[in-house]
Order: sequence, then structure tokens, then C-alpha cells
Amino acid sequence: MTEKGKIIKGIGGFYYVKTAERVYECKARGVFRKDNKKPLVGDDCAVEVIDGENCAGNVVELFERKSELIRPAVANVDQALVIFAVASPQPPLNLVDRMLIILEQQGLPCALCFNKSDLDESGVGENFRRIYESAGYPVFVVSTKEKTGLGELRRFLEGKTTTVAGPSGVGKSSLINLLAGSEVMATGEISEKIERGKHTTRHSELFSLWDDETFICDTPGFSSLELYMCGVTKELLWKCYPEFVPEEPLCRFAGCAHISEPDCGVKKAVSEGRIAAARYENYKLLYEGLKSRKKY
Ligand SMILES: Nc1nc2c(ncn2[C@@H]2O[C@H](COP(=O)(O)OP(=O)(O)OP(=O)(O)O)[C@@H](O)[C@H]2O)c(=O)[nH]1
Ligand SMILES: [Mg+2]
Ligand SMILES: [Zn+2]
Repeated sequence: MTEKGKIIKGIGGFYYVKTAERVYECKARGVFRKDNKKPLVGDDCAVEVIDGENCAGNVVELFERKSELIRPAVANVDQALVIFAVASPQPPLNLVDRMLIILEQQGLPCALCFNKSDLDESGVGENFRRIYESAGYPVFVVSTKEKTGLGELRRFLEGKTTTVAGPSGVGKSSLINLLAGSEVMATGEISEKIERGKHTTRHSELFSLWDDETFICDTPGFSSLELYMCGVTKELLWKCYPEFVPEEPLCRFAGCAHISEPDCGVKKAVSEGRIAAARYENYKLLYEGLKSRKKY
């Protein structure tokens, strides 16, 4: 007997598949393994039931994916919510941009959430909002601790399957617990000395929120992100900046890298304030990094 379901998490070689009635603990046994296809959280699949009483089964077929993300590794999400904290840990904007670039490269709509606004004494959250809204991204400045700023975020999530992405310790699991209304994920203190998360979340897991149409996927925090490993080349880089795209037709040279060429539309937009200087400065750093393929 087989049943249809959705993979909600994968741990230690087991996949947990939610069907209409229950959750099966499964091994991957299907022919898809021959094609080197690995089941992902979010995959729709067929489960062969081995032991109904103990909810044991095998994943025997993976259905076609409507989207596939490498980082974080999830299937069938509609959009991504990139989460950083305004402080503790400080958000390196270069890492924010790298995360956004990778999502653009993978063609996934995304928004940015800056959490821990209760720790924001100098108003940096509003500064981040200005930079990223002008780049075209929805930005939510929230405090999970004080439950503020959540209304707009809820509207963004409603009716969609969203994956979160962000460094360790920024409050991804805390925010999901708050949205879910119960402690569905464990959370962990950040290390005070180095102001870094301790990688509390080790696996991705999909939860339904509020209704049958809204899902959110918690993911492990990342500490590094290499653009070239996700297929971003220096030639493709500017296309992953949505605010550069409308300016590029004004560049004099075809194939303009927007670095040292004269009559560059992108550089003109930076000087006129339509493109945030912080975004352009990071673009130059990332471009040089890709050019020499050194660590940046
Ligand atoms: N001050 C403050 N602390 C928060 C807020 N949200 C979360 N935290 C704290 O931040 C720490 C890390 O939270 P987690 O939810 O475990 O972070 P995470 O992003 O899931 O981290 P990983 O699972 O390691 O990737 C915990 O001590 C939380 O209590 C907030 O809005 N304000
Ligand atoms: Mg977590
Ligand atoms: Zn140019």
C-alpha cells in the first residue's frame, strides 16, 4: 500500500513524511536514488507503508519539484525570509547581500527580517530598512521578544510556503515558535564572548501555521556562504542586484561590469542616490572576490 505525503524533516538517514492522517518514519528506497536524487524537506512523495501500526515506511517516489533551493536545502518553497538580528549578533551587510544574491540566482522571491529590535538603541534597524527597501525588498523590523512588528510579516507569510535563512543565533527558531503559537523548535542562547549563535538547529523542518495553506521551514544557521559554489559568476553578479537591473541599459558598453567603465548607468544611479552606496561597495568587493576567487 502506498500513500502520498510531504517530507517535513530529515534526520540521521530517516525522512519524516506527513500524510493526511499521520507522520511516517521512512528510509529512502525508491528508484530516484539511482539518479542521485536526494529527498529534500518539502518534497511531495509516495510512501510505501511497511508497518502501519508503528508508522514505518519507505519513500519510494519523489514527485516533481516546483522549486529547489541549495542553500538552505529545501524543495517546493514559494519564497524565502532572510533573517538577521539588528544586534547580538551584528549583521554583516556583506553576508546579508550574499544571501540575497544566492536567492536571486535561484530565482526565489525574498524578503528581509531584522529581529531583536528591542536591542536597537541607535536606530540601525531603520537604516537597514532604508537600504533594502530601496533595493526593492520587503523589510520587516521585528522583536520576537517584545512581539512587535509582526503584523506585516504575517501578511507576507499568509498562504505561502516560506523558508527562513540566516546565521545562527539571530532568532529564526524563536520567531517560528512565536508565529506557531507553541514551542515547536528548540532555541539556544548565543555565546556572549564572541556574540555568535551555537548552531542550535541542526535540521530543517516544515511547520504549518494558522491554516492548511501557510507553511514555514526552519533551517540551520549558516556561518559562511560562497557565491561561486552556488553558481554565481562575476558576469552574473550584477543581475542578482534587482536595483541595478533597470540602470544597466544606460551603460555605454555592452557587458559593462559597473566597476571602472566610463558612462556607467549603475555608477550614475549610485551618485544620484537611487542605489545605496553600501550595496554598491559590497558589489565591488564581491566582484573582486569572484574575479580572483580568493576568500573575501
Ligand atoms: N533580545 C532578543 N533576543 C532574542 C529575540 N529573538 C530571539 N532572541 C534570543 O536569541 C537567541 C537565539 O535564538 P534562536 O531562535 O535559537 O536562534 P536561531 O536563529 O534559531 O539559531 P540557530 O538555530 O543556531 O541557527 C535566544 O537566546 C533567543 O532567546 C529578540 O527579539 N530579542
Ligand atoms: Mg534555530
Ligand atoms: Zn555599468
